Amino acid sequence: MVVVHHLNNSRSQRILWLLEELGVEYEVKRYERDPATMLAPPSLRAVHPLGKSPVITDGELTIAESGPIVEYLAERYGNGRLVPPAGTPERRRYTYWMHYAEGSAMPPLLLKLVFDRVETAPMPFFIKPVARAIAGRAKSSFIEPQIRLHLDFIESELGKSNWFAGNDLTAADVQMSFPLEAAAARGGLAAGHPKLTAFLERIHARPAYQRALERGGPYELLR
Ligand SMILES: N[C@@H](CCC(=O)N[C@@H](CS)C(=O)NCC(=O)O)C(=O)O
Repeated sequence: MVVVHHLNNSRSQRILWLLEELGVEYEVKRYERDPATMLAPPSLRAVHPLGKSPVITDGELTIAESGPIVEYLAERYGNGRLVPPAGTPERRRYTYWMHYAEGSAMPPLLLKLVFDRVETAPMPFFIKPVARAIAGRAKSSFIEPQIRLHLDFIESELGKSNWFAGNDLTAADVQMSFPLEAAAARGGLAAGHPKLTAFLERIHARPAYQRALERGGPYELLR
């Protein structure tokens, strides 16, 4: 039986969505973030040394990192569903987006989260203006332009087909859902990205996505 070690308000929500799309039975083991640090509890390190979510176990196997988990589940339980055939242009696009989501799209979104927190973190009053100035500069000179660059690129790519790898939903769409949800939560999808907004509306309306939300509990991304 697949067990998803699920941290609240986190990337592991998309693993639950994938399992619902595939119709695979699974168990959810929940972990709660520390409300002050937002880190996962130490108990998650008993499953994998990094203590990050998602991580799954399936019998003797333990698999960490969203991309490998998504690929494993689609290959092991998909019977050809949600993965384009090898050697096709759709498969190449599938592989691209599967890696792009965590490798390229997430880093500037994570930086934004960190520097937003630097701006609002409690600290001695005489340090505050300096910390705010550094964070503001990092955001305006690098982080925000990078987020815009990526979102504009994704918007233009989604103009070529409804889904990331072509005309059918694939596991790459599941993998790409998290950076787009994180961008929406962090204010990056303001005007100018109608295709991204439509993508999110389309996935959120899917019955499998709704069932995954029921299994995972509240899903409110950090901002
Ligand atoms: N690239 C990894 C990122 C894993 C990751 O950082 N997960 C976050 C949740 S969204 C986490 O576990 N944060 C809590 C912590 O670092 O303690 C993946 O896609 O699995």
